Amino acid sequence: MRLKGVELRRIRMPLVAPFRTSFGTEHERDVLLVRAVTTEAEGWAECVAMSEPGYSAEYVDGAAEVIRRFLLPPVVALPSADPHSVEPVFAAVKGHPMAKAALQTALLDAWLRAAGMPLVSFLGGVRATVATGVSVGIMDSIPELLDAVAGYVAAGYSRIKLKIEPGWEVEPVRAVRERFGDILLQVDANCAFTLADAPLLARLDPFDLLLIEQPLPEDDIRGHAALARRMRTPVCLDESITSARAAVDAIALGAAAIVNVKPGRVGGYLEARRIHDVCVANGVPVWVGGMLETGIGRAANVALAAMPGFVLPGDISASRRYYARDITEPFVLVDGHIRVPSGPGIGVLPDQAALAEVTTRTEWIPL
Ligand code: OSB
Ligand code: MG
Repeated sequence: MRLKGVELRRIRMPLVAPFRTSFGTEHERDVLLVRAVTTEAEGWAECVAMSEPGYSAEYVDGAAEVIRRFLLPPVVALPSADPHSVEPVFAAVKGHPMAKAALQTALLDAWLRAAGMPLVSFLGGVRATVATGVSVGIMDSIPELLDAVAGYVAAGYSRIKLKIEPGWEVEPVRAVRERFGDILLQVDANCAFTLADAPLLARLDPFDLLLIEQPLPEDDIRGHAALARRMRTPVCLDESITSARAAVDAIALGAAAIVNVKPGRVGGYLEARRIHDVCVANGVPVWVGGMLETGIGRAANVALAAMPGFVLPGDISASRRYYARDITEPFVLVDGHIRVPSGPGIGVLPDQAALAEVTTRTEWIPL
């Protein structure tokens, strides 16, 4: 399979409601889509880098530049541009996992479409539907938060995740627990605390949370291990887990009782599958994270979540939780679950009219 050209397309997707985390507020998603045109088939992927480097060092303009300038030239030189062959050449470029994941996934989609194989089969998925959770942003008040959570509980989400930050931790958790009783509930701090906050974070223990996600900075593995000894709530890592090796280390050091897997954060679906495998081998539960994806990125995440080790509901919500109009057929909730696409590759394609409406820029790179 040879690469004939790549389209880098930028789309502007307004969110149905602002999404606030400890690192900032998103009003819309500025998404980079990658379309790989090969000798055998075309493949699509979504780059999860955000407009600013708030979640991690990557940002969408930078990711486009890395693809254009550093990832495409060595891929063109390869005898075969299949998703496995690009891994060693991408490894020579330091960092930029979201850029690498986007290009590798577009190639994976093309390669699987050419073979007529669904991504879920390639990954070893065992489920036809996946359980869904929803990530609820920081709000201006507790009543607003309770209204938002009430809507999601009524819609059938099987697990609620509350974003937290210093000053918005114990009280929102207490209020949601009191109002909704025995729901599956977890929190995500996106690195906003320090180990000195251990006594405060331990006050979350009485609320029987499934987990606390990434309470401390991404490079503070020892801190997470120390925090895990000072609270009962299981510590889950997101930002810190940049590879299968990082997952093995964090588990060995007692810093991660649970792992969030985001293909973009780790350089693609092959590495995501390895993380799944090492976590299963260590008895560590995993779940699929999200980055406010459109239907293109969501389709692939849903396929990943069908793997057997993904035993906790992912941050995989219905399209309408994010966007009034998705660029693919919308993903919908049925009994708190989302159906895994069964067609070849990621199993979905963008709707051309919907895509045209949100496109802000297209760049065709002939190779
Ligand atoms: O930390 O999991 C996170 C969104 C953007 C960046 C980071 C995160 C998130 C979410 C939303 O929590 C997950 C989703 O529903 O896509
Ligand atoms: Mg997170």
